[in-house]
Amino acid sequence: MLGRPRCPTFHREERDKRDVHNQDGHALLFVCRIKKVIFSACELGIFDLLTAPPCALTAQQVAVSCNASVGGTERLLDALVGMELLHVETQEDGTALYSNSEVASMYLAKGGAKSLHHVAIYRSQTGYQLWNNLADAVREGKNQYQKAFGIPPEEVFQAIYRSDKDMLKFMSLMNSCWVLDGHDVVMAFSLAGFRDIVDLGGDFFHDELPVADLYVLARIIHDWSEDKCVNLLKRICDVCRPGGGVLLVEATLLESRRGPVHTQLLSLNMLLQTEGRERPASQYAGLLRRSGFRDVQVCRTGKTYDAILALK
Ligand code: ASE
Repeated sequence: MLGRPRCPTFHREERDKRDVHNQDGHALLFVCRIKKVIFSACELGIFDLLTAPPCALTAQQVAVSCNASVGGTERLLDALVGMELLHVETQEDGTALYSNSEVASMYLAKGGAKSLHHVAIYRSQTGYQLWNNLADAVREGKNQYQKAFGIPPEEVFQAIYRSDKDMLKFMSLMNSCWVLDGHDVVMAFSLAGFRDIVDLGGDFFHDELPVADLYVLARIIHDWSEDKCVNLLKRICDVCRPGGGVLLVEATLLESRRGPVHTQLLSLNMLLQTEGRERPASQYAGLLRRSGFRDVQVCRTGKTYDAILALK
C-alpha cells in the first residue's frame, strides 16, 4: 500500500494542477463516472470472470472472454485499478495480470458473499434511464416511465414488470437488498406469537386478502400515495385476526427529513419510479392508526430497512 494515494479517485499530482476552488465540484461530478465504470464492468462480467481460477488475467484475455476491444478493456481495467477495485501485478516479461480486490469479489461478483451485482445491473439499465429525467420528475412531481421507456405512468407495476426479463431483473434487485438487511429486519421484533404470517404480494388492492395473524408489507407502502396506503391497510385490518398485526419494512427518514442521505436518494428513486415516497416513522405510524391499527412500535435496525409493527 506504500505510496498509494489515500483518496482513490484523485492522484495528488492531478489535484495540485487543478484550480483549488474547483476540487469539490470536480469530485462530485467524478462520482457519476465512477458509477458508470463499475456498472459497465458488472455488465461486461469482468468481476465474475476474475472470480474463476486462475483469478488473474491479462487485458487481452479479459477482452477475448468479454467479447470486447483490447484497447477499451485495458483502459477500463486500469481505471478499476485506480479505484482500487482491481489489483494489477506486472510479470517479469512485462505483461500485466489483473485480479479482483476483496471488495470486488465480495460485492461486485455475481456469487460474492454480499453481492450487489443485481443492484448494479438494475441501476445501470432501468435506474439510469429514469435518473436521467430527475429534473423533469421534480418539475412534474411524477414518475418518468413515459419519457424513459414510453410506458404510461399510471400503472406502476405494469411499467416495472414491462417484460419477463425486466420483472426478473427487478426481483433480483429486491432480493439482493434483502440479503443485506433481511436478517436484521426479521429479528427486529419477536414474531413468535403470530401463527399464520402472510408476506403480502400480488394485486392486493383488488384481490381477496387471506385471513392471517400477521401481514408483512416489505417495501410496499413506499410505492403508493397516502390514500392508497390507507385503503390497503384498512383492507388488511378488516381481515386480520383479532390480536394480529402488520409488519412494515421500510427505509425510514429522520423525523426532520434531513437524512439519512441514502434514504433521501431512495425517496427520489420512488418519485422517478412509483407513486410513493420514503417517509419518517411517525408518518407510517399515522397511516397505521388512521387504518385502524394501534400499539405502533418502531425498530431502527441501523441498516437501510427498518421495521414497524402495529397491532389490530
Ligand atoms: C420498490 C423498490 C424499489 C419499487 C421500485 C424500486 C427499489 C428500486 N426501485 O418498491 C429498491 C431500492 N432499494 C435499494 C436499497 O436500492
